[in-house]
Amino acid sequence: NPLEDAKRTAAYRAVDENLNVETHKIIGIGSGSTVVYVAERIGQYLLDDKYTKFVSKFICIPTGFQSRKLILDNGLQLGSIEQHPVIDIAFDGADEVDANLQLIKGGGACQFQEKLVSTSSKLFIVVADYRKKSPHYLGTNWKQGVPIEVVPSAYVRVAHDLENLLGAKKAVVRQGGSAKAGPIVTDNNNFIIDADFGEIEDPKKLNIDIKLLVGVVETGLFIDNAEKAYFGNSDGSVEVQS
Ligand code: DER
Repeated sequence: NPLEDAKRTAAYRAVDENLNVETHKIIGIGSGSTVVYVAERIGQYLLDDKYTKFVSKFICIPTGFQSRKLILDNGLQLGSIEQHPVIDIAFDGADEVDANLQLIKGGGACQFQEKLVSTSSKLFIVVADYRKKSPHYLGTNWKQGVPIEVVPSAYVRVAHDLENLLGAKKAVVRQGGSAKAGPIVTDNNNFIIDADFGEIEDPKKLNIDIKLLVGVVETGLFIDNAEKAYFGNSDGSVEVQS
């Protein structure tokens, strides 16, 4: 499967080039389908004699229930961000990356804990497949809107403000579809609103404007956070943006 191969190649390369087994100890593990290969690669280090003694000291910080399972499934030690508020290196996926390494995240509705981890980390590395690299602005390829985690009781007010104060074309609560009647509920017991702003020329300003709305927990705009992004291509090559 060329898409999965692209994700795996990018993730393996990102771990091999950035994880320093001697100096890194606290490792943030993101959510989604690409970061699966990051946890897989670190798990392989655990089985490699020359790395075992270092890797067994790793403490991995999750970004949600899927991430917790990823850590456990790969034999890695699960830690908490309460215990390790400073993280050495974090790996996570993204929905779109622009030329300034600004991100849209939240396609998997995990962006609150993801942003808590990525902004608590000294180094934050994005792993993605070729579909995620925007040729232009955020919102060029990713058409599902900016994911925004909101307190459930505030979803009507926030949707109204997004459309009437911030100019979103539409702001819709993400539904569970066939998986769950009614809205999806995040790992933090909140709702997600996807707000369509079209192409986003100034994601830094938009992030601040959204954060100021009463009822908003966190936005899927990750500004000045990622250090590098690894994009896996379908031909097996990897492109690194930094
Ligand atoms: O929700 C997120 O931000 C995840 O990182 C997700 O968007 C990345 O998804 P993928 O790795 O499955 O493409």
